[in-house]
Amino acid sequence: MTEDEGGAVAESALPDRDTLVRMYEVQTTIKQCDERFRSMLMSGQIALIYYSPRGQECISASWGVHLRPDDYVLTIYRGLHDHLAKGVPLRELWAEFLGRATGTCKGKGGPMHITHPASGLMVTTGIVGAGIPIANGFGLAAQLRGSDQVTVVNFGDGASNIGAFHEGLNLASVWKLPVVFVCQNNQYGEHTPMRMATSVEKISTRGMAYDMAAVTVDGNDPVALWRVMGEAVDRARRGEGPTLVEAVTYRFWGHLMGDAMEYMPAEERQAAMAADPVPRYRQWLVDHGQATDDELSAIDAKARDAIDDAVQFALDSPFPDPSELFTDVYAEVVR
Ligand SMILES: Cc1ncc(C[n+]2csc(CCOP(=O)(O)OP(=O)(O)O)c2C)c(N)n1
Ligand SMILES: [Mg+2]
Repeated sequence: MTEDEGGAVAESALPDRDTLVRMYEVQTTIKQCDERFRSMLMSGQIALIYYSPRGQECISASWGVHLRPDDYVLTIYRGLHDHLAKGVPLRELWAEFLGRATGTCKGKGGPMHITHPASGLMVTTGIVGAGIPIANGFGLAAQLRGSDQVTVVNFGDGASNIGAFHEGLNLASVWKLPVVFVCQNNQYGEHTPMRMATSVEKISTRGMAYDMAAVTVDGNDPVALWRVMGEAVDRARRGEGPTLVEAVTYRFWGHLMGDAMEYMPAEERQAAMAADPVPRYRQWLVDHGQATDDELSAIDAKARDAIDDAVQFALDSPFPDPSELFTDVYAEVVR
């Protein structure tokens, strides 16, 4: 069954105030982290490959508040928002992005491979669609253990054209795996507009082929997202199988930093940026009496301070020692 959810910020079935404010806290942390990465890259203070998730903050903030620390999340190279929503600590996250020995993977993974099992952030992959079958593995493991842990796997619109997506959704449906497939449809796969490469208008319709609950939701509407993600996570936790969630959003910046964005119509981009979901949600919280402007400014400032601290921590940290080159790289085989 495919449904449509969302529009403006929805009025019905609201989360409690703490949850609403927590979603904003995650969104502002992601937004500010992204701004810091981009300004440090542009000024030459740091050098790394960076895929901005700006514009997609609400999606991960909304599933983040439904998950427990022992639930699993998988994401892709454009994953900063997902890492932060799952609670990867800022210091270790920044240190890994900058390749330092204090990072989540001791500086050997870098931005494309953030992994932090203590937070449940199990995989960040650079291979399009590759997280989907791996998510099934986490789901199957939880099912076999008889635990009610849920796995959320994030991927893009482009990934829904990859074989692994179709194989993965089929198997998840057959085995009723506790997995939520979150397609973050940001309208582009690298430099190709979605409509030029994808056979369907709504990616959620692909769930029907696998007899899977599927929904398209406005990826800029935090309350609609919260509701849809909650239903999907609860379904998985009850052992009632997987859900495909298509969250329709827009990628504010090019595929990666340095992209000239010539293929993105300027008016289209300007319109999306003018409807920036993060300040829009901030205003909604104030207008609906859920938080005061002062309270939200304090949250913004707290996030900024935590980012300052994390950046300094990362810059002060050493690079991995060359003697560590092969440590933690190969698994030890225990026979
Ligand atoms: C299997 C595979 N094919 C091609 C690539 C090259 N590639 C990297 S990102 C990307 C676009 C993916 O688009 P989408 O899934 O929509 O994710 P987005 O980058 O928009 O978040 C491509 C084709 C890759 N990394 N892996
Ligand atoms: Mg995309």
